[in-house]
Amino acid sequence: MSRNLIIAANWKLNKGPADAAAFLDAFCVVAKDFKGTADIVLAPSFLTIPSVVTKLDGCDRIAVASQNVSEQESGAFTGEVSTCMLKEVGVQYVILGHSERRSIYGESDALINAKVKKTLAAGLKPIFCIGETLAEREGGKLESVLTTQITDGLKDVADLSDVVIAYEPVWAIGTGVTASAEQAQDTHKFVRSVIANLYGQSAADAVRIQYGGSVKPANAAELLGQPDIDGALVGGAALEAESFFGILENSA
Ligand code: G2H
Repeated sequence: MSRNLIIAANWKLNKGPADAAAFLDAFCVVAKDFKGTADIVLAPSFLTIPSVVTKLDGCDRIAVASQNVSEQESGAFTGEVSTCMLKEVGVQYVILGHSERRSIYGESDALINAKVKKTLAAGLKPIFCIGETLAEREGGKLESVLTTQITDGLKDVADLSDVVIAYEPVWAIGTGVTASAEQAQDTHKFVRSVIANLYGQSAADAVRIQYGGSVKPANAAELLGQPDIDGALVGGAALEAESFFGILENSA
């Protein structure tokens, strides 16, 4: 089964509207002649999203994601942003369960599950992140950790058609250490087998699984050339237009 690649820039807590505009001025120049077929996604901060959507007007090639969303619909939830608000300003994808949300902000599998369901109900597409720590991998818990994150995070999600999974080993995030292509492929294959057990083989064959963790132009081609790796979720190397475009070029 052929799955179209999805390459996403996760800007994390970087780039206000002015920096994002400067990025897009440079990126749109180089990306306009991009011949690859990969879906391209940019995930700015909540505050920067509207200006990015406006600047991308007419550029259907690039979709916008948020980096989080509330599991609540509306009401007295100070500091939160709802799926309806994101939809209203043109967001299409929502990154959920990133390890920084899990470890720094204490997001549980149950909370992430509520956010995934809320996102899908709004007609938005979750980029559902999973990944193990180094201690878990070295302690032989890789498979059980990922199985629990998938099973609990996708609980009561009946259809995976609009779900993208991002496998991000925590030890490779922002560290400059990348999982080897072989390690990443083995783990993606395992993740796909978990999905096959839960949803059946055709859903597993169709679901896109991105790799994330220190992806850069120099390692993108090898990672993206693996049979079970269907794209990348990119942090540090997506902050500069040339570097992010270098990853796209290496996907083609
Ligand atoms: C992993 C990734 C983006 P980086 O967090 O989600 O960031 O590419 O900087 O490791």
